[in-house]
Amino acid sequence: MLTTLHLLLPLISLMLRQVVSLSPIRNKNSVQAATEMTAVRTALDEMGADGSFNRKEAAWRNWISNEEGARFPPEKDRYHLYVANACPWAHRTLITRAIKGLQDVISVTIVMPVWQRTKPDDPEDHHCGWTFADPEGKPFANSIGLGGPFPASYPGNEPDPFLGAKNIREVYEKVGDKDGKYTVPILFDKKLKTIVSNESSEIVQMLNSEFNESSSAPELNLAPDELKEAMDEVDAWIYPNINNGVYRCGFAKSQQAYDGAIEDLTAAFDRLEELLSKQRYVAGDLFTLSDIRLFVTLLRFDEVYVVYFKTNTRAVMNSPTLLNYCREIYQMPGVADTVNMAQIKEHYYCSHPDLNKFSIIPKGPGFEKLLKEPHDRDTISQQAKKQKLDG
Ligand SMILES: N[C@@H](CCC(=O)N[C@@H](CS)C(=O)NCC(=O)O)C(=O)O
Repeated sequence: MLTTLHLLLPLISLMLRQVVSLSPIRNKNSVQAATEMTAVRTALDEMGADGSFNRKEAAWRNWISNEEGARFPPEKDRYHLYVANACPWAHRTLITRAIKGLQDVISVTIVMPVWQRTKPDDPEDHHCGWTFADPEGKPFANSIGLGGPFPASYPGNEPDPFLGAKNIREVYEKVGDKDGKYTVPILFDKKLKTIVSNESSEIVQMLNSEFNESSSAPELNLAPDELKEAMDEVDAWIYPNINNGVYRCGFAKSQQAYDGAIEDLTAAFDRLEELLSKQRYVAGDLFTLSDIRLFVTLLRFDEVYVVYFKTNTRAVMNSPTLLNYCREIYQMPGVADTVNMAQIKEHYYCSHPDLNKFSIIPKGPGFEKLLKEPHDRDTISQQAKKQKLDG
């Protein structure tokens, strides 16, 4: 008996090491988040006692790096993005990939827009999340059996090509993460079959700086040193009050939480309008990652957030400055191809029956059409022309 145990010990230790090496690798900042995360599976669980929405930190925070000996070196066709057309955070990775000309370097799978039960055979498990297209699947209703029918696949949304996962939760589970949240975007390593990162702010930095050897726009730096301070400064108020601000309005579960969020959002919207009437981009004269981050929220504002998240104190189409700012970005090479307004609307309006029981999709003002009209932003600054972003 003892001898058998003795023989088995190295095997057990090897298996344990295997499990550890498959687990999310968390940086210093995310250790605390990881310990707090067990009960939080989706955004709708992230509520404070006062009814306010508190977004949880992403758990997978590895870096692709050119440095020698890096675990994740920037090889062509080694990495993959799992994204949703609807998700603003995923959208910014798609825009950065397009603007940096990395379409042939990093592959993409786009999940279906409407959340579904991720363990439909387990009556105790009510989690709903992103699912992959199922070309053989039947149309379905929303997660409380109403609305729709929603098709089980669309052209352009494909099944999981690597792990055979049915949904994003299964992707996380297959790489050893059973805690959630099961979010997109995911930057996935096809070689080591693991997640590199699920934090969009860091993924876009990697796409900007680490793939220049295979990028078709290597000279374009979306986070230039001279603007880093300005970028940090604008991100510090735009993110909480606008990008996350719309969610703070929409997911608020008390009047008090909503009132605070809408006040912050409205003030930030006005501040933005003022800023962009004087300078071409949010951090100065050059287009940066901070503009991509802002654009994805402004793009969804009039069609979704104004109605669904009750952000109806302002609208982008009522602000010539912000509308023209959005037009310029929409018209940059490759950006319009990343916009799928139908899926953006289908996701938001049909994925949270708490907010829209019957999943009715409002007609909306046709915001995307407005973005195809000429913009006037070149009257604001000349220096930006040097960046060759005007298409
Ligand atoms: N920190 C993440 C946030 C990503 C995120 O919240 N994604 C949402 C979609 S917009 C998601 O996948 N949510 C899944 C859920 O709430 O269960 C990032 O910026 O990359």
